[in-house]
Order: sequence, then structure tokens, then C-alpha cells
Amino acid sequence: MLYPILTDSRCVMDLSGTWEFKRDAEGKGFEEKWYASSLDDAIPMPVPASYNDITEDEQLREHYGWVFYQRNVSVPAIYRSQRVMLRMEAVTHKAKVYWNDQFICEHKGGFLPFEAEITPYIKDGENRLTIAVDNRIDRTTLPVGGDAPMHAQGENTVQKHNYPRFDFFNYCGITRPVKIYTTPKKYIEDVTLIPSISGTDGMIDYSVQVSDSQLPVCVKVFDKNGVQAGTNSGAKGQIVIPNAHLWMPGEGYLYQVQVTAGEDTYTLPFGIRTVKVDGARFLINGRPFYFKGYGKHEDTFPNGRGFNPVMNAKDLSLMKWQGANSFRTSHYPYSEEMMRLCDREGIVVIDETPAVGVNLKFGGGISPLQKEAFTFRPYEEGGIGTFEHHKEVIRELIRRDKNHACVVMWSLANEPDSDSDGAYEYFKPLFDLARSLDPQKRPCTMVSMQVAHWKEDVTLRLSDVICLNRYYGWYSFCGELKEAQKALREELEWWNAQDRPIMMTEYGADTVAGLRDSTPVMFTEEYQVEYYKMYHEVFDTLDHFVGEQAWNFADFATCQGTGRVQGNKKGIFTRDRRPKMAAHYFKERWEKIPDFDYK
Ligand code: BDP
Repeated sequence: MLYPILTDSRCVMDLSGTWEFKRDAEGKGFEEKWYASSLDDAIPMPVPASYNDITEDEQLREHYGWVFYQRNVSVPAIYRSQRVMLRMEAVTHKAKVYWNDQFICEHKGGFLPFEAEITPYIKDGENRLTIAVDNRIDRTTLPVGGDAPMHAQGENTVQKHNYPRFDFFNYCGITRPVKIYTTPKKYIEDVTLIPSISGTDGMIDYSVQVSDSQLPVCVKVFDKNGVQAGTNSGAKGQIVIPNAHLWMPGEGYLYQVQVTAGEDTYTLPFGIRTVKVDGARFLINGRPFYFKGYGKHEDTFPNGRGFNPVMNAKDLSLMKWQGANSFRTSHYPYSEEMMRLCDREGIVVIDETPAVGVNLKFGGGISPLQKEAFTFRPYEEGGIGTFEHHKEVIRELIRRDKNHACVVMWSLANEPDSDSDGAYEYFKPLFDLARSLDPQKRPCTMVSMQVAHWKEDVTLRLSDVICLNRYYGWYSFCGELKEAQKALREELEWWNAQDRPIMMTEYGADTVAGLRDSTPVMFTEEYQVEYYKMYHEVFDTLDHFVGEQAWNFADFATCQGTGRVQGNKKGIFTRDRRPKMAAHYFKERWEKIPDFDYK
């Protein structure tokens, strides 16, 4: 799916700004047709942003159900001779879109784009655009929501709540830009690019999907200085670039691939690089790469999960300052703008679906030691009902991100119930799907959690890279770093004996910035540093170990609970991006670890 850009044949109108907003507290918005006229008693609401932290209204922060956003839009006459599209980059979690009184489209899933043609519905003058947004999560959504605890069921209920089966605040709303864009009536639908390298030559295999197969297609590749580096014509073909400048971690060299089909033209920034798992090594451009970085969140105040280009730029700057080279888009796909920035800056990305909480056993009152197929039993019997939607998000994610040089691996889920009966049957078709859809055939993984019995974890049968989240010394062996290290070593040595690359995708300790002690006790900055040192002593002895991504880049908001002090405090940076002691420790370590050939 092409990101909307201005070209000689295409216009883009960004509808970011202040919209009208109303919370549907009683669930009557559709029955009363709120979309059919101006919203009464509306409040101003910025778009894009999560609505939760924008006002001081506690009920809005904790809202459960639909809200309505509205604004008027005039579409310039010059646009209207073209094909006019309305595109939502992300609406969390479900959307219904109306143009004037007309229902235009709906979408399930809060982190991926969707669009609809509006050409026939545009009126002269102002048009009313309404987007209704539902934030409810349950056993059929990704991320997964849980059932209400006993006290919230039945007649005592004061206000209905979401019960996330994940550890980040359920921020919702129109969280990324809404845009109108145009194309000519006959247009380029999609472009797929596959890079390869032979000696000093770079090759781009391309295929262009057009709305009318009669359109003549021409593809030109330009280097950074705008000099043409190669060209070809026809809807499918290959372009060879002699002495190609490769895309590398830390140096995101991008060619511009300009596609012309009839009157339409579209340009994609594109990096030439290869990715491959070879035995127990992770190769980028044929060389063994070592991941240094973090799991992150799209989480800032007061934007919530709302698109924040300023913080995105700051975050990449901090990563470079620290000598990091990568991150995982835990636990959902990030904005397209962030992916484009990572392409440009040479940051390596593990691209994750929103499949978090596909694990009804964990935290569900069922002992993690019980291995019965609780999660994967039929939905009607209390199991998970996410399978079809899981396929949908994999399709939408790969369709959106397939051409990004920064994406080196797909993560199909975070901490699923991967050792239970039924896990293989659930995940095998999803891995097959991702592998068949990705034109670049990137490695695929699922991120495994500590309570899964590692020897039975189906990740070993399915993942190209073993990605582990481990909390020895935090959730287990609290404060006992020596004992924790023994257990960690025992487990990692077992994984290291399998012929597969292993990396740590999460390890961390909650740390309240400014809490200090002369002995490293839990929650102090000293403990966080000692905790990480303890892990690194083990990592550095393992030859199949290909990367370390700390949990988390920065402190972030979560739902409330006894283990969360105004959010999760495992950040290396605070929520406003001030370094904790551990940030300096990592800087020192990572500056000494090269991107390539460390292992
Ligand atoms: C892991 C989850 C992550 C949590 C983290 C934690 O993958 O989302 O935030 O634990 O507890 O289980 O900090």
C-alpha cells in the first residue's frame, strides 16, 4: 500500500488539526445518527493524538466504547477531476467513517492504514467528515482484551472498563494523520521491490501493479545526487545498479525509485541490502550483524500513542548517541513516518504485529505451570478468537512495510501461549502466510516469554531467530542477581546448543529515576545497572547470541496496578527522555560493540 506523497500527478491534503469530538457515553451515537449533522456539545480535540490524556476528564481517560470525531472539509475543484481518496493512517481500535451522510468504510485494527475512494460523494462547499472510533478490546481483537473481573460484573458496575491483556495503556482515538490524496483516474496501485547483491552490483527486481494493464510503465532509479543509476520499462523487470551504494545499519543510503504509468507517477525511497539467517548467524549484506537496542513504545505525554514526529526524531538521535543500531516495534506496527525515518537513518527494525496478549493463561488466574490448551480451545468455550484477525494484520502489515530497507524481520506475536497444546496448529499457518506474502523473504519470529516451558516452546519449531523476553532478577529471583545469573546461564546455554541465532528482545528492571542507594536494591538506578551487567556477562560467552534489546527504551504509561508506579519504569530513559544511570552504562558498552562481526 503506497504512502501518500506529492508528485507531478498526485496531491495530498493533510487533515491534521483541531476536530470536533464527542464521547458516546450511552452508546446512542449510531441510533441517533450523530454523523448526519454537526455534533452537539462537542469539545475540541487534536488529530492526530490519543484522546485519553488531552482533557482532565477521568471518564474520558477511562472511556469504554465509541467516540465521534468530526470536521468540515472543502475539496478544491482542481482535485475533483481526479480520483480522490480518503486515507486514515491509524484509528485505534475500530473505525466507521462517514462522508456527509454516506457511510464510506470501516476498519478493525488500530495500527495499520486503510482508505476509501470518496470521489462520487464530494459536494461543493463544505463536506462533513465523521469518524466514529471504538476502543473496546476482547478475545477477538489484537491486542487482546480480557473479561471483567468479578467486581465489575453484574449490577454493581459503575462504569464499564477495558481489561487489557497487555502492559501498556490502552490509548485510543485517531492516532495518526488523516489525509486526502488524489491520483489520476488510471493509476499506480502498488509497487513491490526486491533487492539483491552480486559482487559490487546491486539489483532491484520490481513489479508495478496498475489499475489498467494497458498503461505503459517505466521505472527509473536515481542516486542520492539525483543522477540516474538505472532504468527499465514494463510492469515487471530488473534494474542493475553497477557499483551500488548499499543500505547499511548506521548509514541508510537510499535510492529514489521513480515509477511512471501513463499520467501517474510515484517515487519510493529504497535501500539495497540483503537479510538472511545462516545457521546461527543473522546476516545483513552477507555479514554477521549484532542487534544493539531496545523494545520501544509509541508513548509520549500528552499525545499518548498519537503521532509525535518531534519525539521520533529525538528518539533516533538518542539511539545514535548511545551506539544503538536497532529496535523492535513492540507491540504493534509504528507510524509509516517512523519507518521512513529509520530507512533514512539506517536504524534496523524488527517489525511486530499487534498480536500481544494471545495468551489467556498468563495473568488469567490460571497457573502458568498448567499446560492445558486453555488459550487455544474454541472461542465459544472461552478460548481465543483472534486467528482470522491475526491473518488480517499480517497481510496488512506486510502490504504496508514490504519495501522498507529498515525492516529485517517480522515478529508475528509477543509472548503468546507458545508452549500450550494447540500453539503449533495456531501459529504454523501464520508463519506460512507471512513467509509466502513477503516478497523479500525476511526471517520471521515470535517473541517468547519466560513462563513458557522453553523446551516445549513452539518457537523452536517455527522461528528463524529465537527471540527471548527474560526477567531473571526481576520477576523471578527478585534482588538475587547471583541466583538469577545461574538460572539465566543454564537456560541460555540450552538455547545456544540449538543451531539457531538467539537474541534477547526484552530484559529489564523497573527503575524510578533519582532513586539511589549505595547498595543496589530493586527500583534504584544502581540496581538497573547491576542487573544489565549481570546479563551481559552471560551474553558475551555465547557464540550464537546475536543481539540485545533492553526493555524499554523509555518509561511508558500502563493501566493501573500494584506493580506500576504511574506506569512502567523499565526505561533506560525517563518518559521525557532524560537518561538514567543505565543509559550511560549502555553507551559505554555499545560504543565498544561493532555492528558486524561481534559474534
Ligand atoms: C513483558 C511484556 C512487556 C511488559 C514487560 C514488563 O512483553 O509488554 O511491559 O513484560 O513487565 O512480559 O515490563
